Amino acid sequence: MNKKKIKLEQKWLIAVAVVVVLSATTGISDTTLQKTFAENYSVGTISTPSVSNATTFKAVDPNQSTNKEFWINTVHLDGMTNVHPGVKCDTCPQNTPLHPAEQPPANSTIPTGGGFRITEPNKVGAWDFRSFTFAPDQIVVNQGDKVTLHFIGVQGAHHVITVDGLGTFTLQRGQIQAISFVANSPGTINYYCHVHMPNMVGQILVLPKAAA
Ligand SMILES: [Cu+2]
Repeated sequence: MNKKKIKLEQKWLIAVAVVVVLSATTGISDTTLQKTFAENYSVGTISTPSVSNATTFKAVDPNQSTNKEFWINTVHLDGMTNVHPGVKCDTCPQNTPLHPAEQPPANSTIPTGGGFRITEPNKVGAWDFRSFTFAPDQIVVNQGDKVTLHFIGVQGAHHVITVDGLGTFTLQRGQIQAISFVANSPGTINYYCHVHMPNMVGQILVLPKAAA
């Protein structure tokens, strides 16, 4: 093994070590690191980092109709906290997390409509702020696509959902209801829940076909 090659391998090993240490100390995702590593260090090209051509992109052709399926969960985000600070407990089997005390806002400006809910502090000071939403709430399709939306009742006792131009239905927790349509016209189609306005809303963006 000649001297130059040994030096090259040493550099490569150092690069690997740096990546491992970075991964352990910064919490940067493995995928990001691997991609960065692949872009900058491949054996034999250590001194000339270049943009990788490993990632290939497929162009979207709006003229080509496809079947598209989406699974839309009905969910709520909960911010739970307490008016009392967390207490450290060294003898407890499970440590209580340290957390500063938080009071609910005195004069709430939460919109009416059912989409938001604030639960005032209970007897141990716990309180909760809730926001209902669809996941996902933004969908993009191409004109001509055959689209199926599966609405899934995950959280919330029930929802009354309208997809503009397609219908209204009730969705109970544990139910899945599907709506299928062909996205004939470019533009937007809104979907929303009557029980949880104004924030439980979503939008389907239909991209126009390119001119022939
Ligand atoms: Cu709802």
